Amino acid sequence: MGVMINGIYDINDPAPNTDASGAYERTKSTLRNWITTDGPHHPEAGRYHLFVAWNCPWAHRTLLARAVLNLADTISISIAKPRRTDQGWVFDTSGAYCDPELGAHAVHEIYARQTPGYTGRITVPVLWDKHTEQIVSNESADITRMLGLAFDPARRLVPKAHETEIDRWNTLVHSRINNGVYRAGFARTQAAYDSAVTDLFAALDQIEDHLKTRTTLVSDTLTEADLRLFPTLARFDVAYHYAFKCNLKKLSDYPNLWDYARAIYAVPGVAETVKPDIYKAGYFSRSELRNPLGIIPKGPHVDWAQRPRRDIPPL
Ligand SMILES: N[C@@H](CCC(=O)N[C@@H](CS)C(=O)NCC(=O)O)C(=O)O
Repeated sequence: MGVMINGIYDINDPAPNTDASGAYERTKSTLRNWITTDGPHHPEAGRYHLFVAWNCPWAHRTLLARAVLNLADTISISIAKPRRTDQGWVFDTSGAYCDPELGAHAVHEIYARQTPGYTGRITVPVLWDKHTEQIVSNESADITRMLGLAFDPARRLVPKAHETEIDRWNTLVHSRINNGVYRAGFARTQAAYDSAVTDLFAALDQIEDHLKTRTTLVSDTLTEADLRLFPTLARFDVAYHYAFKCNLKKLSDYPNLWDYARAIYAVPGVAETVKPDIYKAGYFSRSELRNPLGIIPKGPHVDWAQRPRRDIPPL
């Protein structure tokens, strides 16, 4: 991991943040503006660009919102290479991993372009305003919500009547599942790992139970709450189970959760955002702490195409 200090990218940053007990602490996002009708970032087709990486679960939720809301022509994207280098997230000069918008070589250039002398972590996703040449936000939860509000007047991902319930699930899913796998994988003591992994599986058990009688998390339709749970499920068996030692069970050992995950996969647009081989390449990158030789495992194969029992209607 690296950090930018006064506009210079420094890879020699001790990774990742932990507290005195060895428990992982996620850094807070710093750039948090919104697309709103009263500006300065107005909702307009073609005006915004997303910088993402396929393997990043936080970027994945923004890509899912873009896909299911059919915003591919409204919001353009640049996809960084799955394996970070000593420059952090980088682009090729051509091909699938180039940056067609700004022609950047690395994501840190985008942060420096908006704030010369930027100091902070360089993360994806980043939402860029082509008109103001400013980063709107580098917080995936906000980006996902603002795509759902600014570009979909019907608010299908966040129906007003269910907003409180969606927020309640988002809080649980973020702290205990999305971030829970990182708390397990980045723990620096046995006690911190034990506590993280126990809490993660207790939360998964709770959702397994909920999905016994419900099609989705909220209102039996696809909502933002599902888009925020799905990226962790999509990476679970190929990456977190092994690389982050989240191995009390596999996703495929949970009949309801696994069926639910495949039903989301079957929603038009979702399958194109799921890249198991890229998850392996990313999560098994060389790491002094977790994978010093950087060897990428061949398996397991996860059968996403297996027909689910439940049916989630497209938006
Ligand atoms: N708060 C951010 C976190 C995003 C995040 O942690 N992204 C990771 C990739 S999965 C990253 O870019 N890490 C680079 C770093 O921390 O140096 C969000 O949810 O948008």
